[in-house]
Amino acid sequence: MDIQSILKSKMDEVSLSRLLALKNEDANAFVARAIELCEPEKVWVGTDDEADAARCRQMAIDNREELPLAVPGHTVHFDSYYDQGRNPEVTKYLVPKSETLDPKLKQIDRDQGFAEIEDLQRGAYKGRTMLVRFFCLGPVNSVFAIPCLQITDSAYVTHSEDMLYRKGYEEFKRQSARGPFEFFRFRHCTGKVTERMTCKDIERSRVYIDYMHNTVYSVNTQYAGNTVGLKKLSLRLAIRKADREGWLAEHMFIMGAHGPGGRKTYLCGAYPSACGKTATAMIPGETIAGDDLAYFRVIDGQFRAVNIEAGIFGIIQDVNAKGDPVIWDVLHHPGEVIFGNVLVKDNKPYWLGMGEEIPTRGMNYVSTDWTEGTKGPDGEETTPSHKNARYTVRMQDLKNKDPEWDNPNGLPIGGIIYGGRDSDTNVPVREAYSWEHGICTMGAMLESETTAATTGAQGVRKWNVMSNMDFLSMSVGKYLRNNLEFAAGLKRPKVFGTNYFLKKGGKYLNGMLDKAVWVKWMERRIHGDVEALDAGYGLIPKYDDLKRLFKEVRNKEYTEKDYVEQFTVRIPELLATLDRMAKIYDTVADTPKVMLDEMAAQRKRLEVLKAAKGEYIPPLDL
Ligand code: SPV
Ligand code: MN
Repeated sequence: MDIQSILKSKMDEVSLSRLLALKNEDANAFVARAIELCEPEKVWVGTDDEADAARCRQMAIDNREELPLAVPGHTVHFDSYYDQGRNPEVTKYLVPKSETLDPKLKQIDRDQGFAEIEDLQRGAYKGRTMLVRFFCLGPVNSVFAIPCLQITDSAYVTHSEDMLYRKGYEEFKRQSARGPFEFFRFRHCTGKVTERMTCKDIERSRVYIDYMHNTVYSVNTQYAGNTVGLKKLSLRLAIRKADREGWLAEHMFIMGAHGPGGRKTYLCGAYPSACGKTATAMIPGETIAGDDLAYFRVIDGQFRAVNIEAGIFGIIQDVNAKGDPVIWDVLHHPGEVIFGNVLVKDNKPYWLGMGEEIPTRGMNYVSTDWTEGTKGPDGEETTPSHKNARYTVRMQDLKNKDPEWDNPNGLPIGGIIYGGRDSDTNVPVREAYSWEHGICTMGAMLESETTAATTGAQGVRKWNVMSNMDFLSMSVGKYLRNNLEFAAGLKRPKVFGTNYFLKKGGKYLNGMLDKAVWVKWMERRIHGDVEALDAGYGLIPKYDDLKRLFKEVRNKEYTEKDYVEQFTVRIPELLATLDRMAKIYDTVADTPKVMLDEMAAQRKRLEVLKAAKGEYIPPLDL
């Protein structure tokens, strides 16, 4: 059958005319192929109309992918017990025979992988409605905009996209009218489901990325990080596109840090999952422009970044009234919110660390009737809510959203932060000597102890370049070079490293909200308001500045003892980091020379410091 006949066979007049109005043969072919392969009962095409978003939301409720909660507008979605995070093990790049891809990236021969995914998706929409939706990464009508086409049989996926992204149907039309253009496309199939509408066939879960055709396929999974095309699936495609076009696609928040006299300085931050990224972007008193994905471009000679999302898919664990008042408020008032993998009792959601008593019985990711002590199907202990349980909210519903968050030209960036989860090495905040020093020793050497945001062992120290390692679709060396060279010759942001997780005797040395002080210090440094001490691997705060900022920001007495414990330079651990990194970068074929030079210079500085002042140097001795 020709494409038009295939489309007609499953669509009513309205859907067909909506698709054809785009005048995009590529889009038509992609939709037709999904019909042929996945054999839906019918196909529905949505536009930017709010009624279409409402229809998808209602569909998610009608088909029980989401259950309504007591507060109007709130729903809960559950993923299968084994589908609670991104699954890097089954996420692979399809590599054509003519290409080689960095061996560090999970990959499969394109022909083999493509055949496998087509087999897994064949007939997967039988008896279901195939949903076709258009969204946009970045603001529409903007140099950042990338139109996207999502095909899925999960109304939850499209509902999430309606909350998390800008609509893209009109943008698609606009760009089609100008001639051929690149768009990202996603074909997701939920696969077989249980009576709870969660995936049954988890061993056959796959996420395959066809970067040659800007396409990602996923199957037998429902967790948003594996299915919502515009989230992490698109990031892998965007990193490639950015490389072709000379910009950067980063796993970063964007926030407005407020300084003296009404000054506002925008910061971006890259933190591996569950390391305080959203919490930093949400610091009370500051403004949030984005919490997860940022694109960087040079516009009019300025280093600018845009939030390519329009909502937050955030970790809910430890969100409480005291630490996160803004998000707490949104989660407790009528309005559109999707809770994911929390505990539900009497239509009310509960989660770990919420600061309230959690029922010992309820519905959760393990069971519709979970009780304390219930073991998972794998015999493991379970928790009332999953550690990677999530909330989905819109930017527009946040009281602390930055007024400029949606600016089509992005925001000028003053500082970039790399933050990891590390219990014994790095001080809470430090500043790089230069862009190169920061990119190499803070971004490229970023390590973090693993968390529940991905499946697999937790608490293991893992190298995670710019917190983008899971999403790199090209060699580490090339990605680093792109970062090093970006905006060359222009005023670049200052680079900082943070660590909120330093411990002593098993106890955290910092309070959850101390990050508010580090942000203020970084803001002051960007404008040269305060001085810093040279710690051999970066510049660290002076005691008097922190004492003043702790008083101003947290109304807290910051003692010299706190300062010394937190900011002691731990040379043996820092040298051990360099040893680990030297081993790692030995295995990277195309490590830029700058990286090797920066590591060598860092080692030398630390060794000189050690010879002069010992292994553990209190900051007051610097
Ligand atoms: C992350 O884990 O970095 C997230 C959530 O932002 S996910 O969508 O799963 O990637
Ligand atoms: Mn993320």
